[in-house]
Amino acid sequence: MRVSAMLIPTLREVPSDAEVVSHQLLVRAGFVRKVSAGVYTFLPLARRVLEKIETIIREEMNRQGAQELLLPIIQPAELWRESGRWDVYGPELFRLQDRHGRLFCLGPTHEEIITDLFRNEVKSYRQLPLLLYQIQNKYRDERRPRFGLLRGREFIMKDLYSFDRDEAGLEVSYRKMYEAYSRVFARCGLKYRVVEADTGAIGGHDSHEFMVTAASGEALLVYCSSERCGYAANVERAPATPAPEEDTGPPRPLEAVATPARTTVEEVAGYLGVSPRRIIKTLLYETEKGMVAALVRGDRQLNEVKLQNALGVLRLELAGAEAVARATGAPVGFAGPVGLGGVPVVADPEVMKMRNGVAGANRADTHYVNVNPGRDFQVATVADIRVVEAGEPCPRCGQPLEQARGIEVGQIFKLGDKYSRALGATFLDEKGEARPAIMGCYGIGVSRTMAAAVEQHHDADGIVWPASIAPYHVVVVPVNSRDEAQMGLADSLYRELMAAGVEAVLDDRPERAGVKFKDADLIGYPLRVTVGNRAVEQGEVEVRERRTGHTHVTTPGELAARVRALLDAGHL
Ligand code: 9G3
Repeated sequence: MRVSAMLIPTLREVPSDAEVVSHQLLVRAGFVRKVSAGVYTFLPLARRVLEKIETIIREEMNRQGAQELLLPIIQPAELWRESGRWDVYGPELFRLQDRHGRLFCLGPTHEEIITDLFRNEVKSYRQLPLLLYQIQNKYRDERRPRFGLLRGREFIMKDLYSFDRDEAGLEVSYRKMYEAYSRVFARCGLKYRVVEADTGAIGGHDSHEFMVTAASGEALLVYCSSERCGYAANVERAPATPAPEEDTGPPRPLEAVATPARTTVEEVAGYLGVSPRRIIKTLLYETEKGMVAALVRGDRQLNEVKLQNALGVLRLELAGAEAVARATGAPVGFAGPVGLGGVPVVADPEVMKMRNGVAGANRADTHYVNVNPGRDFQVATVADIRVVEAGEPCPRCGQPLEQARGIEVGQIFKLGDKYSRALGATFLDEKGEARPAIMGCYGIGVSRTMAAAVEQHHDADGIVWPASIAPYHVVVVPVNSRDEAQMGLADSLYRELMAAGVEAVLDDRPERAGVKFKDADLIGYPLRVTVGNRAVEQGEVEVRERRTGHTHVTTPGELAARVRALLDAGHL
């Protein structure tokens, strides 16, 4: 294709609303445009990248014996009522009505639809195992769509569902998907880690996440510093080990002290001249079971997924200022477990070990000192509810854990019979007895994988696509488009590349060479072929690698073979 005929609206300026580098670069390089919050148009270059990722996914799913189908985006409320999830997901579910007033949702995922298909169409154990997948838009009305394509309200997902006769069968299907996912992300040219994950609200009992490692990643993960051990988990899952309490002295009498306008852990600790770890941090949450107070040591971070699991609730939301005032009688910043009537307390085990700690007094501008758990307050639940930190012992081998950031691009779950039981998706076993199918579900964020690739592969000049998912392999740039000899040569080289099976574009625009080079770097073609005077006069054509800046000089006659060899070598 000739660049002059392509829709690649590159921008010099960084879009003001783009918070992450993938969003900035995909907009600037002319791949995507925002239509509405969390809703994007994929321009032709992005469409090609998505197509490549999808092709890799299809090949790897099919290799494992999976079959592709296409389920509807519009899903009837009745199926979601049968699974019990119509009321679980509140505003996140995009709901709509037809002209008859019947309720539907836009599919955020497809467990209900696929389980309904199974119950209607599959009868016998002889038809199992079954692996069914689709690649399709998904809809989730996120409270705060952000980070560009990493957290959209409409996004592309590959979702696969496995049906087996028993747990042993599920184990085989799960391993197949683990293998397929590993191959998908490796083939996409991404560095990734597989971590143990929490199954969360979906239910089920085993899960792994595939994380593209990137400093900008939203997900925190830990992994064992011992290569031999290999333990890795996201911080929702990794158990924290309570550290010993540093105060070994006797409990002292509880005392209220003034802490005027000191509301944060840092402010209170600074004002009282103690370390933040002396503070009992109290966070009030609203849940469907009512309000709870969660306690962690002042220098620790509460993990909401762990808290959610400890409480067995589906909804968890930090209480607003009004609710806090109602429950504690004080403004935000002075809540504490002492004398907090009517609100059950859940405490991290580390808090239970604290001696003579500091906590809010449920009174404006006041904290208690010498707070001792058990003596000064009671708790309903003790549970690990904090984020694990680097340096804590590995739960498997005891060696120190390391921390890293990543972008979750895939997740696999063992679901068991949760959905098949709820919807009555059974098959007849050898004895003719009806048994619920044992299910797994497996997702890859396709549009998110594209964004994650940019997060991992970019530099100051723009995107650096791994060759396997680049929109095109090569851009051919005539230095002076008005020079007929240069243009003629560039055009014939472009044709030869295409004939050799190389995906090439010809930048025939009447722009200065600098502008075309800048756009080529921004867009991130793995290779750039420069055709200048030396090419015409001395037969010297330059091939430049986007990633390294390394240049190879070759001749027009050898160009196509040279480019093919560079692409086939697999390091681009
Ligand atoms: C919803 C809404 C949001 C959701 C879900 C349902 C996440 C929901 C979890 C999954 C699990 C797997 C198949 C592919 C692999 C992942 N957010 N999940 O179920 F109604 Cl609004 O989607 N699904």
